[in-house]
Amino acid sequence: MEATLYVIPGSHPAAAARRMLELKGVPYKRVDLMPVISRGALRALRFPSNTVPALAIGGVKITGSKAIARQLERFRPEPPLFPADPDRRAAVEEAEAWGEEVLQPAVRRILWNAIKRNRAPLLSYAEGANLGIPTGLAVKTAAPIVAAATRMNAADDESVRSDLAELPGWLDKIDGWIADGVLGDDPPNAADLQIGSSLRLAMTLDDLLPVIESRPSGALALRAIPEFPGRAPTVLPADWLEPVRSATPAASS
Ligand SMILES: N[C@@H](CCC(=O)N[C@@H](CS)C(=O)NCC(=O)O)C(=O)O
Repeated sequence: MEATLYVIPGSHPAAAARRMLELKGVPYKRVDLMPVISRGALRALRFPSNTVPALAIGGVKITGSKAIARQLERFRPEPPLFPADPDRRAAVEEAEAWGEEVLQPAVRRILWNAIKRNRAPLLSYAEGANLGIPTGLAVKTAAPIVAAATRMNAADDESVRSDLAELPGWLDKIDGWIADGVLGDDPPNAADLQIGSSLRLAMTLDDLLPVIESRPSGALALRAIPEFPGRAPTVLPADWLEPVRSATPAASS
């Protein structure tokens, strides 16, 4: 089975798709694209939409982490990404949908807002990527791309401040799913990968690492997605981080 996965370095849903392919034992070719420019490339390649992850497999073109999970499950059922029991499957699908609709875009907004403040860490997210030009050069010329991605993803200050205020409650929700056995399957289920990949991206930010790593959520993320590139030193305004700081166990004790 020929498979090609189109990704953007550091993209969290793309990391989830890579892990799905690995877990299913499907060999694939990875094509790295620059953010924003990726949109035109994927359109030209006639994918159904213009975001990554995008997977070409067995003559089919699929866009989106959720659609890719279902297509891979059809092509190669073992190991399963979804539980066989219908009630458990419904719970996993609910957590996966929340991960895709709520957590994934919020972490994307936080990341772009942080990168807008300090572009230097971009290079660390491109570790292991092949963008067709030297990554150092790609990063040096990335200012217009960062500006466009910040705008296109609505990573404005007001939204990101509100995302940070919500984050402790979201982590409680994820910890609750882990306690209830919806998340935390071995091997990971589709919701573990969807939510784990967003948490992994959030954990690349030194501003957020302490509040996540000490929780069941943090351990889940590391198990689900063991490898994730990138590291950004603290950069977000201290008053925005107050809700996060108060929810960090070491800080609040
Ligand atoms: N919810 C979709 C969204 C994917 C998405 O928005 N991906 C981002 C990268 S994380 C993207 O392709 N952005 C295009 C760009 O930055 O220009 C999924 O789970 O696949």
